Amino acid sequence: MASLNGVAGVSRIVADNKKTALITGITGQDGSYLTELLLEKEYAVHGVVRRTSNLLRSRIEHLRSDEKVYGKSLFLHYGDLSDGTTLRRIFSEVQPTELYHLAGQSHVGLSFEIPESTCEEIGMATLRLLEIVRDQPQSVKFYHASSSEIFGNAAESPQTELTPLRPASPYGCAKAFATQLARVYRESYGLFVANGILYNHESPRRGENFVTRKIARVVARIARGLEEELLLGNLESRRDWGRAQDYVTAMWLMLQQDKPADYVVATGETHSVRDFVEAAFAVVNLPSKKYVKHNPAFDRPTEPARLVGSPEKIRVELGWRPQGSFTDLVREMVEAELATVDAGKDT
Ligand code: NAP
Ligand code: F7E
Repeated sequence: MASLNGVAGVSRIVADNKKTALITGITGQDGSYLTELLLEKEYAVHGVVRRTSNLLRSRIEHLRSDEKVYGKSLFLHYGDLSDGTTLRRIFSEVQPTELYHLAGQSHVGLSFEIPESTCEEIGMATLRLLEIVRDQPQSVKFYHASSSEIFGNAAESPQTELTPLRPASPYGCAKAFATQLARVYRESYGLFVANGILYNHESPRRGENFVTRKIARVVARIARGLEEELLLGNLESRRDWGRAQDYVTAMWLMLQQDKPADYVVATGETHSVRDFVEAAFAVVNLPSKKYVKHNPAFDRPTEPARLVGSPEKIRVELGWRPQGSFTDLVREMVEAELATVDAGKDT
C-alpha cells in the first residue's frame, strides 16, 4: 500500500473476506478504542483524518507505526466533514459495510464560543453522510454518535430513549438535529441507522480540556510538585461517567443487530464534579480543599445540572453492561497521569 504523507494512499482498496468499517473521528478518544476493538475482530478499518500541521496522531500512533497493521488492516484517508465530494469518493473506494460517524467538535463549553462551526460539523455533516449512505449500492449500517446533551435540562430522570429533547447548548442543539435526522432517514428510506445516545465516557485518552482528564492531570502534577492549584468552573453539576472502552463495545453491538434502533448508553449512576475531584485527590492522599479554586472562565452560560441515563434497554436487548466503578475510573485516570509525569513526558 502506497503511503501519502503518512496516510495510506486512497487507491482502490479491497479487503477480501473481512468486514469493512469506515470511521470518522478515528483520531479521537472513541475512534482510537473502536479501531483497536474492530482490529481485534479482524475488520478492515478505514479512518478519515484531517490534514494537520503535525503528522503525529497520538491516540492511534501505536497502530500506524505497526507494520503488521498499517496498510494491511488499517487504512487512513485524508478528508474533512465539510468536504462532501471527498467523503463520497472515500465511500466508493472503501465500500464500507459499517460506518461509525464519530467526528465533530465535541466540547460543549466551546460550542458557545464557536457555535457556527460546531453546528456545521455536527449537524450538516451528519446530513451529508446520511445522503452519501443513501446512495450506496451496498447496504451500510450507520452508527451516529448522539449524546446525552440532547436532553439538556431533562424533563425526567433517569433519561431513556423516549425522553423529550431539550438541549441547553449549541452542541446539544446540533446533536439533537443530527439525532432526529438519523431517525427520519431510518424511517423514510429504511436505512440502518442507530443513534447511540452516549453519556460522558472517559479514559486516559480523553482530551485534556474535558473536566475528568483535566482534574486527573493537574492532581498528578500537584502530587509531583509541578503545579499548585486546580482551577475549575461548576463543581456541583452532576454527570453519568463511564469508561470509554465499554462504550465503543456498545457502538459495535448496535451495528450487529438485524434491526436498527436507538440506545441510551450510560451507567445509571450520577456523581458531581466535586465527587470526581475528591476521589482524584484521594488517589494521591492530598486534601482537595487546599488546591481547588473557582475560575469563572470555566463556567458556561447555561448547562444541564444533572444528567443520568437508564441503560435498561441496551442491557436487556443487547446484553451490554458497564464494567468497573466510578472510583476505579478515577484511579485509572490519575495513575495514568502519574505514570506520564514520572516518565518525564509531561514536565
Ligand atoms: P474527540 O476525542 O473530541 O474526537 C473528535 C474526532 O473528530 C477527532 O478525531 C477529530 O479529529 C475529528 N474531527 C473533528 N472535526 C472534524 C472535521 N471537521 N473533519 C474530520 N474530522 C473531524 O471526541 P470523542 O470523545 O472521541 O467523541 C466521539 C464522538 O462522540 C463525538 O461526536 C462526540 O461529540 C460524541 N460523544 C462523546 C461523548 C464522550 O463522553 N466522549 C459522549 C457523547 C457523545 P482531530 O484529531 O483532527 O481533531
Ligand atoms: O464537563 C463541568 C462542566 O467538558 C463536565 C463531551 O464528551 O459529555 C461531554 O460533555 C462538567 C460540566 O463534559 C470545568 O461545566 C467544571 O458540567 O468534561 P466536560 P460535558 O460538557 O459533560 C457529553 C455527553 C458530550 O456529548 C460531549 O461531547 O464539568 N466543569 N469545571 C468543567 N468542564 C470543563 N471542561 N473544564 C472545567 O474546568
